[in-house]
Amino acid sequence: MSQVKLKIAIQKSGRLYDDSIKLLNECGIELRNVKDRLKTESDNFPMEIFFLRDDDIPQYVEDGVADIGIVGENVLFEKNKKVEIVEKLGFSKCRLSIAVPRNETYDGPAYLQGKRIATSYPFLVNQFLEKEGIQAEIHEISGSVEIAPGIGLADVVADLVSSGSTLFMNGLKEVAAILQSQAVLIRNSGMDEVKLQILNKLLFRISAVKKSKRNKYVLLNAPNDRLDQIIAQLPGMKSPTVLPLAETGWSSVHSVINEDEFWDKIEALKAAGAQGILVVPIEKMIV
Ligand code: PRT
Ligand code: ZN
Repeated sequence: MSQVKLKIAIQKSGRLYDDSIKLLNECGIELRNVKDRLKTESDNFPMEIFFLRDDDIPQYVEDGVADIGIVGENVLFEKNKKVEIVEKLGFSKCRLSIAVPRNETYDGPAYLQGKRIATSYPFLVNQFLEKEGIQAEIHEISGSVEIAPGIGLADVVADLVSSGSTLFMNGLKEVAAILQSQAVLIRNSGMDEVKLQILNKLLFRISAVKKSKRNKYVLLNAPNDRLDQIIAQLPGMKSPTVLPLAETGWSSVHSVINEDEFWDKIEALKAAGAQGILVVPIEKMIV
């Protein structure tokens, strides 16, 4: 009997590729030989993987050719397909921004009235202009949008920005963000129960991977007469583990610290008398 497989669409090559593969690997999903393939599968998880251009992924998922997919929100919202976002993945972060020549003074969206805007995102830019009540001319370009003002093709651009150096090198400055974007996991809205169960297994693993990245495992030595103050700094998953050391009067304390409060906690632990503090990355975290 052939086993049901969850079909996932990921980018064939480009900025999303490495992190998409890494996420699957961190979820313990081993992929058979991925090099230069259109399609592969996993030997240890019921999953088939399609490699596509990112622009095609929303359509494939809407049509159910793939059940799920990994794509940037910028592409997803531009394509405006009927799919559901199941999880924000936290990588490939960027923003779709309006940029104008550096010497221009931008005084708000009204600046764009009557201007020629070069972009690969006509739908999103149009939506923005309509919301702001601005009339402008959109010139759709598929690549190297940032050179359009320099060659007289447009007055301003709406393009993806991450560090901002591409804009800078082309004499442009970012003046307004239309959309903040990151990679998301999307799904077809009509998946059957069996596939939903596989998806839930995947989501459980993704959540364990994400949690592990936000937390560190901390081990330290504590004189027993300072244990109360030290433990008070460490909530841990339930409460910290305390084990006696071979040397009398000392204990080893183990716990988990969230990255948001990491340095504050380490300083507080040192001040409370902790010694030999070791910080270890967590591979998976299931709570
Ligand atoms: O071949 P395929 O169609 O699959 O790939 P692609 O060429 O369309 O996309 P790719 O691989 O370049 O990007 C895939 C996704 O990565 C995008 O859809 C975004 O969701 C995300 N992403 C994150 C980015 C950037 N950061 C980014 N900086 N995509 C593009 N850029 C480009 C931007 O267009 C500009 O040219 O990088 C330049 C700006 O970078 P900075 O750092 O100079 O600001
Ligand atoms: Zn693309």
